[in-house]
Amino acid sequence: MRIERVTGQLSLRRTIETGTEEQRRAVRQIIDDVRKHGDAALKTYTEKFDQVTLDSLRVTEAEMKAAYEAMAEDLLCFIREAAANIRDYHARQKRESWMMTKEDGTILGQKLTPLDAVGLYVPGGTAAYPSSVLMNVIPAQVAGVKRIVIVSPPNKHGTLPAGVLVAANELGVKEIYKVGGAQAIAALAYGTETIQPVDKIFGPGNIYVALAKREVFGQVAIDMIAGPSEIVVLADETAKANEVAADLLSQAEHDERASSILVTPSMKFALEVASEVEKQLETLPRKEIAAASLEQYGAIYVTETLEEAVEVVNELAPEHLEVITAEPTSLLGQIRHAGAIFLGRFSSEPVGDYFAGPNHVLPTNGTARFSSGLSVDEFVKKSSIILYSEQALQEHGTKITALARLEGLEAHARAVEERLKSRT
Ligand code: HSO
Ligand code: ZN
Repeated sequence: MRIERVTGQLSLRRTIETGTEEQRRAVRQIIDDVRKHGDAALKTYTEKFDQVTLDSLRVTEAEMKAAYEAMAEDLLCFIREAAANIRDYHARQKRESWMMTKEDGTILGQKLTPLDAVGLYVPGGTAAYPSSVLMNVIPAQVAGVKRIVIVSPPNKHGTLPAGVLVAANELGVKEIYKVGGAQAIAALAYGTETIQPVDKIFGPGNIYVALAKREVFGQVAIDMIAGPSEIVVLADETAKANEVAADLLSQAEHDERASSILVTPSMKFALEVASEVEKQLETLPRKEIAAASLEQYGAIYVTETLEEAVEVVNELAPEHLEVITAEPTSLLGQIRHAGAIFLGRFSSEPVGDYFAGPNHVLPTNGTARFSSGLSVDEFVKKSSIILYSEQALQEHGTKITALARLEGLEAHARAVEERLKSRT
């Protein structure tokens, strides 16, 4: 891995994927087709892109049964236990509607309402993670969303991975459709004969999915445009090089564009981790992906002091941050930008990816500077409530009419005056 001494600011390469003009045009064409031809367009695109002809878009009971048969019993128990942990954590995020009454009888409040219907996109291939099904569906359920739809591209056999199906079924998701790509996003946004439209679309996907989400935004809401996964490990010499190296590799194996970075004030430790990474890489099944990721986006930054290392971390604003120093909790106050913070050597990132409870859908690509991981809030809307009393309108009415006239809005002023008048 590349080792670099950091003195001043880092020069960060951050790119937001906007795709090529050709890709954007292709996505618009697909969306138009789905709007015009509904299910027929979905089936045609599935034949074209997934090379499979489907009788039914919807996952059948027989498919679900086969998925359970393919799943080892202990794994099923672990999925259930992970789901329970994720549910407990997210239950604490739930907020209540509230009302307050002032002395003059005015009532003000905020009413929380879950979204009616949400769609979750589960990518195909090796990124079809059952854990991501749990991470997206559970906060929706905690929020009280009634209709949750999953879409995912079918494999060559015309079905979905057993893990994804079982995870969805364990959570009670009934609507699962075998459709992927931009066509799936179009179906969720505009609806077809089979798939009723939803209000918000969640989940990561390839460039076509990302572009389609951008394109339908406004018709529906979207969660975010997720970039490749990132980890930053902040460690001093008290950390174990073999453990830190393993954590860096766990992120690198996700994607060739994933980024794994170590920030440390110790050159000795940096060298140890670099050689451990090389050693451990050799035996990884996803060695090619991890090596390409480390080559392009991996780095070890060596600073003079631990304080400077923390500054570098804030500059990176990572999706995942592991702090493995003598006193990790004491650094918490200085860390300003990170999607999730893992403290101490026993909090390896996979603990959070799968099991501990917090969400693993987190802000990537430096967006932790201004945004947060997925939570129950993303599945809820807030309506403000105003019940003004007569006494309050009498007292404040002329202030409101003056403010209205300041904006040249006479009808606004008169709407209030009609009430003030009617009392006398
Ligand atoms: N590290 C990924 C989540 C994940 N890891 C799913 C394994 N499966 C992005 O946070
Ligand atoms: Zn992961």
